[in-house]
Amino acid sequence: MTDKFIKSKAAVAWGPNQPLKIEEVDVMLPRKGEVLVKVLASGVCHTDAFTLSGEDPEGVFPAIMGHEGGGIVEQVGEGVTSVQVGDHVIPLYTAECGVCKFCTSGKTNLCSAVRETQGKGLMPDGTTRFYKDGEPIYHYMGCSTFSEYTVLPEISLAKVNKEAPLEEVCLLGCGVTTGMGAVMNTAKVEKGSTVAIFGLGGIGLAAIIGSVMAGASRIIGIDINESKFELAKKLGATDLINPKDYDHPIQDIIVELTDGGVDYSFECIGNVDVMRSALECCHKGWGESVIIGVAGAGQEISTRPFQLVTGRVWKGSAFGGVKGRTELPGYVERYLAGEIPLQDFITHTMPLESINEAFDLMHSGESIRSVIHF
Ligand code: NAD
Ligand code: AHE
Ligand code: ZN
Repeated sequence: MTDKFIKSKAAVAWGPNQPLKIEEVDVMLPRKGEVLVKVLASGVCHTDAFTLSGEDPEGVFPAIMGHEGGGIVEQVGEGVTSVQVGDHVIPLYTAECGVCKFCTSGKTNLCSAVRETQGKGLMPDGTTRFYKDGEPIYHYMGCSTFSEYTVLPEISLAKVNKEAPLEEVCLLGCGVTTGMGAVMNTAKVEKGSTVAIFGLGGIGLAAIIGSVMAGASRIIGIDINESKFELAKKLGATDLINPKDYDHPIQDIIVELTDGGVDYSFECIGNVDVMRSALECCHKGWGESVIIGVAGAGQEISTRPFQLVTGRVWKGSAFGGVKGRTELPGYVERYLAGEIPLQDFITHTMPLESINEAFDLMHSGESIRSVIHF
């Protein structure tokens, strides 16, 4: 720890299932190919809670979590050319190097350049930039946006229009882009399609927006918390279903309602039983189901292989299949043009000091998105 550093206020996850603790940490200045970002705002996504629960096989502690942020470039390391001090940026947990096998495949948004070290909570050179009293603190998903200052590889930053308020477009760093992208990039929903969306949190509601944009004729929203229905309807859901109202499996209800099943379904919860329902509510011969939800260590999905033999397709989607550096600036422009109502998602805002309330509000089902400001 011989580098120069600055002091930063951060919410530190010291261990699984412990409340985050506000600490003053040391942030090492950016090395070659790295960028120091002053974070202005960060959404709290269910994946942050998932990792904090200890269920994430890649969860390392102590760590500074948060991956749905917006900030301003404060300093650049040697060799950085694509961003400069003052640029507005959205941190990317799915980097885009543009040259790896994945980036050049034309088949995926998953980039391999920094993914291995990122999954261990480290920067690409295998070290961390965060310290407290000389002891290392790990990065999270390559972003660590629950800190006033964070350091990222240059290839993990999307430069966006300065006119966009970072306290709103931070939601494009994960939730909203993921839901919309899963519909438009991964499933490629066509005009007139029928769609079922399981889980109406930030991701599911964004999938509704994507489905409306794609011209879906019927958008069925499914949630056990009916307080989510009003916004789902406002955003364009045509049918809203609470599985608790029925004695039969929810897939049977949807198959009956849609003359054989939907064309596309999306699981936006992280529940492996619901993932099965989402597949089995799809139409024989062509229905496609996309898994977006993240399930805990050791959990597995199952169905009768006959479901696939008879033409249903099971897929997954990370960050909505979106290539962050190339495509995210366009999402920000669509937001500025009034096409993506991010304000509707922000049910709560709070200072970093109250961040544990954001987790409580998520667990009680009261929030869609809490946005932390610094
Ligand atoms: P959230 O907590 O805001 O929303 C989840 C919703 O699911 C809630 O409305 C809840 O009431 C509902 N729900 C819970 N159990 C249900 C059940 N049995 N049946 C129907 N509805 C049920 O979470 P979120 O932030 O929207 O994230 C959703 C999931 O997506 C999480 O697993 C998260 O980790 C994952 N995620 C994945 C990606 C990706 O790139 N694949 C990106 C972001 C989030
Ligand atoms: N670390 C977990 C998996 C977590 C996961 O699936 N993450 C999603 C993003 S969730 C954002 O809220 C993702 O993009 N995955 C692809 C990737 O490369 O991480 C585990 O099971 O090990
Ligand atoms: Zn997320």
